[in-house]
Amino acid sequence: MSAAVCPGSYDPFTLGHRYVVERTAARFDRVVVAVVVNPNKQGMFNVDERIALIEEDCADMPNVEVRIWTGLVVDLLTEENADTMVKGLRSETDFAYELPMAQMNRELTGCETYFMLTDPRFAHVSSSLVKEVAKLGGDVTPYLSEHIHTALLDRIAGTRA
Ligand code: COD
Repeated sequence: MSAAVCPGSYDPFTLGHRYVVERTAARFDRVVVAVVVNPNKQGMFNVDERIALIEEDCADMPNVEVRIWTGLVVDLLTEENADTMVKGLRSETDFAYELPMAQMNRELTGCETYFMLTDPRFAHVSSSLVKEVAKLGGDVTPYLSEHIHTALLDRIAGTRA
């Protein structure tokens, strides 16, 4: 049984992330979407909220599961019996950032990193840009599933209240 891990911060999960997970789910028997905890970074959504939002987003993909992870991502692959990590690529900047990590990860455990080119519609989309635009009143509906868009606007309104 083939298994892949798609790690990320997912604060929040965008349609760019979903594009990568969807295409990975079509190519592997099992996909683990890992919300990786960065203890030095306070997100807009806590990890449990992120997981719940992703689970709802991926409910139409029965071979996708979502979980929290703290630590080296390669150790999660070992725990999940997966030998492939899948990362989304938007640009050469992503590639330059990902390449040394992929090489290090291969040295650490022999795991492979597959790079999935994003759809051009999402090549400029990041969680941080979406949050910034939404906070300033811009329309981010093309970049988020409806329930995540609602959660984002609610969170922004709550922060302002
Ligand atoms: N389209 C396609 N892919 C996208 C898009 C988009 N619009 N936006 C983001 N992505 C990709 C990113 O390139 C990344 O691969 C993934 O989706 C997750 O994105 P983010 O923004 O949620 O997460 P990041 O970039 O903050 O990465 C968090 C990670 C946990 C993936 C990263 O920090 C990491 O790999 N850490 C590893 C910890 C570790 O093991 N360190 C040792 C490494 S050698």
